[in-house]
Amino acid sequence: MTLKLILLGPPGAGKGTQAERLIEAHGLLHLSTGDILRAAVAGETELGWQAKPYMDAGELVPAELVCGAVAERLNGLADEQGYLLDGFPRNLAQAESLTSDVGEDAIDCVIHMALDPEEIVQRLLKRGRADDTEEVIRNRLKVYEAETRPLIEYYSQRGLIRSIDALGAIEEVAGRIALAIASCGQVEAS
Ligand code: B4P
Repeated sequence: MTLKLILLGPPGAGKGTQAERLIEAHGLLHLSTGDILRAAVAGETELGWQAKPYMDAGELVPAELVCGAVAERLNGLADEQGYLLDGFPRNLAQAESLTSDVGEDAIDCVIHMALDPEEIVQRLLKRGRADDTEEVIRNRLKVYEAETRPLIEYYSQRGLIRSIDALGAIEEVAGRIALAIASCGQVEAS
């Protein structure tokens, strides 16, 4: 059975960390908009040049840049291939664009990874990526609250949200996610 999954959560909740395990366990295509954008910046492509100032400031990259890159990859997939969207959609405009580009059945299950803001700041300062300075992290948290949090209600109205506590060892969080996915009715609990 194919699985079409979103990992939704504040910056540093561990979306990328958990995504690596999930794609292996379920044979999914992994689509991380953060990774796509960072690769574009590193490759000095047109997308990279346009995205960089937003990423450096902890702002969302404009939807028209991100959505095109996602639709291009999803539309090329065979029907039976499942996927995991990691860090996309990030606001209502991106969610609407996903539905209009891919269809009403674009998503089966949305895992909301909840984490306390102070824990996030500590985790990301330790990670130390170029956009992991305290000022930029705090701005990303503000942007998350204003732009991304409304997606919880959006997907909850569609019966797709499962919230899990993202605090704890990576294995423990992975176990909670496995149960949450099983409760979406797509795969057996493992
Ligand atoms: P992303 O690449 O999505 O990065 P993130 O949200 O910061 O990290 P993530 O949640 O994946 O955390 P990770 O596993 O690394 O976004 C970066 C930027 O790209 C955005 O600010 C924005 O500018 C742009 N962007 C991306 N998508 C966009 C979109 N759709 N639209 C517009 N702009 C977009 O974990 C973080 C750290 O915690 C790691 O060091 C990890 O080792 C550690 N960790 C993980 N799990 C842990 C656990 N259980 N306990 C302790 N530490 C843990």
